[in-house]
Amino acid sequence: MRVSRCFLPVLKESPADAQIVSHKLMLRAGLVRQTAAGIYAWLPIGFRVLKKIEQIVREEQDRAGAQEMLMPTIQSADLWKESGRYDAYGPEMLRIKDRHDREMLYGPTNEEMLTAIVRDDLKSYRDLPRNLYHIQWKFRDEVRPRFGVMRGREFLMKDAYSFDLDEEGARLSYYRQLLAYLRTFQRMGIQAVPMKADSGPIGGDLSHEFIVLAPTGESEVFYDAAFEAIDWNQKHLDYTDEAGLHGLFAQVSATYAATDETHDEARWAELPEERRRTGRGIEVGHIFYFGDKYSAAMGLKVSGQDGNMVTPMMGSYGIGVSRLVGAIIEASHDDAGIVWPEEVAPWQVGLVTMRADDATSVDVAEDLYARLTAAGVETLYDDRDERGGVKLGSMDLIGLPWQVIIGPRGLAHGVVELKNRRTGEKIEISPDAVVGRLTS
Ligand code: P5A
Repeated sequence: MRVSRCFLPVLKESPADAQIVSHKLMLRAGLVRQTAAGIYAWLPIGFRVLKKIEQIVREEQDRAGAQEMLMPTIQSADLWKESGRYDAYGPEMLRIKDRHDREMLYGPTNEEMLTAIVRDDLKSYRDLPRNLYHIQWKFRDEVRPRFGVMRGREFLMKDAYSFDLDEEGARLSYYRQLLAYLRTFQRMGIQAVPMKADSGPIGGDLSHEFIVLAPTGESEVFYDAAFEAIDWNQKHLDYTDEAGLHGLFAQVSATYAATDETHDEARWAELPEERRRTGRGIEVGHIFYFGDKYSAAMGLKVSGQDGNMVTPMMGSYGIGVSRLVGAIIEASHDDAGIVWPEEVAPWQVGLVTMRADDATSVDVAEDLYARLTAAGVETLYDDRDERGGVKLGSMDLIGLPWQVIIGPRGLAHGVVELKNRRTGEKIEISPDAVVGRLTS
């Protein structure tokens, strides 16, 4: 992409209304614009990141055996009256009336809707287990929307829902999602620690939040340093390996980690002092096992192996896809701007000419841009007639993993500069070697 053709409104000054670094950087680097309190438009660069995060979430959900679908944002209040949550949900629910005076709402979550959808089609134990998910916008009329996309009113969530014949099966579904979450967050270049949590308005008695450690997080967290040593990717573990999944859950449960909501002083005190870690964290995911709460209330039943009717056991599993954009920035930035992990970066490489009036530099840049693009390397080419320093400043702010910097001084010796945004390390390299280096 050529910067001269991009809608990339970079701000020099830090916006006064943004309190935390990720929100400031998202506004400054032109990722989002607020359109109403807690509601944001995703500008092209922010949208690219959002899509990358969404794709990682999707691939890991598919691998874990969940199946993607898409449910609407607007729901009928009748569904929520069936489960009994319509009144209980309170003022966070945006309630709407249509022209026929029917009560509707903008969905804050989809337990009811999916239970109603599968109710007529899941008929027998042979139709279970099932896990269905979608990635869709939600609305929660938060009292205090703040920190930009971190606590928005409209936000993008991946929400999955599992249906199993019995508790044993449902627990395995829960453990599979636990593993999928560990892998998902690791692929995004962040560490999210699973912590025992309260289940709140979703319900149930087994629940974990996934917390990215960051000083600006909304929750206070307490955890055992042993968590830092666990191999969260669990490469050896297969989703069909039931004993292995039980083992993973046992390991997670045995290692202390809790938010302020569930913190247990007695267990904490048992930990040797040097292993106690405290801090703040951002909740990027939350999983729930709630048994038959919705299936029983909404009359979902299947015939069991013995012919008797059985109420399936359910769980639901959320990831804050739009919140993750802010959370990743909180976890990965420096004084100059964002430092994107490669997997979620909007482009891999930023190509910059230091002197737009130097014909040789422009020729080399145009040629490299064409070659990088042909090799499938996502490249943002700053072809503007701007001062080199300004272009380098906005490249650092935008935070692409690599920069290729082209200037007459280097070209006189047959080299360009290749800079690693994270380490700041620069090497001189011949233009012909750039593509090979970035694709190896
Ligand atoms: C699980 C999936 C649920 O709603 N029902 C379906 C369950 N869980 S949750 O914890 O309430 O939300 C899941 C994740 O969504 C993100 N999130 C938000 N992101 C931005 N702004 C908000 N206001 C907001 N509220 C929730 C969080 O990452 C949360 O873990």
